Amino acid sequence: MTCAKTIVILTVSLMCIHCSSDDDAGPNFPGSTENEVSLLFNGVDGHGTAGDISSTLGNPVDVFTISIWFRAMGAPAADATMLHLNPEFETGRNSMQVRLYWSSPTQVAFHVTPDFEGDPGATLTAAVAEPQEWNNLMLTFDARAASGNVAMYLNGDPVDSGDQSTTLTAVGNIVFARAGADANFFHGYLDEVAFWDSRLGSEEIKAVYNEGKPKNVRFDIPGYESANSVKSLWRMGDENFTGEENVSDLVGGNHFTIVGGGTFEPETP
Ligand SMILES: [Ca+2]
Repeated sequence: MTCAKTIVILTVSLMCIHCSSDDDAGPNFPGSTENEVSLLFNGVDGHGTAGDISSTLGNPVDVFTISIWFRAMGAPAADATMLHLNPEFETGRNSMQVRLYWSSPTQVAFHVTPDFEGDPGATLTAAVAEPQEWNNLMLTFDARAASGNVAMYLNGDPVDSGDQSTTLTAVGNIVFARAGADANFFHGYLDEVAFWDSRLGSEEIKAVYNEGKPKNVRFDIPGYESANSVKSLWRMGDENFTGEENVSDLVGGNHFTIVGGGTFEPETP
């Protein structure tokens, strides 16, 4: 094959990849494919189990941002948990824990510790005025920061921060809508959950919140240029390719299985 032919073939291949990407993004490119469904958990036994934390965030974990959209059905029960990393205490209770849960019917709490048994870590809270409407939380952790290593943003605004600079040893898996073994189930909707292996700044967090209309964070948008550091993205039924029993991770391949009462619903922020 001549050099010229090789270049032509390569060029055509690259053009096809580009076309395919644009098609996938839909008519509102950049930054959006339609968000048409979310995942409703029944609060009785419904939850989702993804794979190892390390397959999304690497190991050790020294920096992340998490975005999660949620809407409670009824008053959230105390300790109802929306997201839990290492809920099974793999390697024992002196191992990492990251948990986002309801500490009261109108307050969410975010706990990060490298050692559940021996280190209180940081627990941040946010008052949620309307739990039964759609809300967005963004959670950041950066062990390298001098202070304020853990921070919490509600609907685009900073609400709390704390100091917890110890790197986490990634053990255990990522679970949605449940804590521990069959306890503290969350009754409500979760949508558009994303993990980055970087800390997003306040302007980027506002851009992702987008005044209450989630953007597809696989694509950069004005004010947000961190698409390349998204490691997992679960759109809760949109762009799903793993079937009705599962939620596809569109970036990292860390798909999760729906266990018990969890259904895709046409209800989105
Ligand atoms: Ca969705």
